[in-house]
Amino acid sequence: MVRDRNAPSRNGVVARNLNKIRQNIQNRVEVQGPNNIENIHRTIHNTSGGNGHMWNLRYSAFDLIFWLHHSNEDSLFAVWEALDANYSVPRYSNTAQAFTMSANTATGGDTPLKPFHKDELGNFWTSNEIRDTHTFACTYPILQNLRNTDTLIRRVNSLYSPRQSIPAIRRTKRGAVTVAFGSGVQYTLSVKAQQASLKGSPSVFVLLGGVEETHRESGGEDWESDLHFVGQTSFIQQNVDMASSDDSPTVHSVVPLTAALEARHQFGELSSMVSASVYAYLKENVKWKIAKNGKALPGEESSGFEISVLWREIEPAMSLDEFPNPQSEEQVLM
Ligand SMILES: [Cu+2]
Repeated sequence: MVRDRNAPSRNGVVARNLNKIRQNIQNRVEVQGPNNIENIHRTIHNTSGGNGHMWNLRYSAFDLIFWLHHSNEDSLFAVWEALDANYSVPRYSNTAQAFTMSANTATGGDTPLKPFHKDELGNFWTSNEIRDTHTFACTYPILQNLRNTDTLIRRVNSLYSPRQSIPAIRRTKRGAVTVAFGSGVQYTLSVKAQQASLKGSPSVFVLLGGVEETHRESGGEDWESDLHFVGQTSFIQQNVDMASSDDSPTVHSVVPLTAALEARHQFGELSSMVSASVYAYLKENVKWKIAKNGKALPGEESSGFEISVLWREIEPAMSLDEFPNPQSEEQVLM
């Protein structure tokens, strides 16, 4: 990172890059499996960060966009909790020293959330106590005046579902294309990395089809602008020193591929959505680039990433009151 007191805010670049990943982020609404809110959190950090400081956790909270981003994460979390009445905070043992907790502390729903005091007696809030935001006398418009859970799914789909925006976005020279999400198979690119092996905050950019000539020549510093760009997912280096790389957690991210594949199927580039055809197509056409601060990572630094394509059968959502329903376990396609 270069310190520059006069560094200007690059709103145009940030807005453009966020716009490029918007559709793929929306597609995550329909992906079950290793998809999670933290995935979206990291991807927004790195995309709005660019070469600035949102990608760096030591500095990101000094940027005002951090607070917009995290307020939005809070609202996504509240919606997710409301959608899953049976959710409980899992037991977890942190492998590294954190600000308020020593290494290897077992945590769970009743762990005090230091430094957030509940009273003047020295007690702290716990995750189980603050499950409902009404505890703090606040809520979000999307959760207000709900009659039942179905209404919340409808609201989530109306706000975020890719099926709301794809017909509008995918208007090309070849005419308007609507993607119905009706293929009954879901494809995701899965990326795993060891937390301790991350140097900096890399992002994985996924492309379907040939890499545009200009970007190949320039070393690929602007993957979001490639014609074949599908989506990206990001990793963030933590501010803690891992004791050893062996017991550091594995971080898992996904990039949804279904919508991009369905679009190629509609254009005739992909013969069908069944796994054998998709395997043959991806073998020739899927590419990924791992980059950090706008520069492609050298081979040795990108070797710690485990990338695969997963698929599963799903029952597509037939109305806004539904999410897709998984019909099989996830399987590795490649
Ligand atoms: Cu953050």
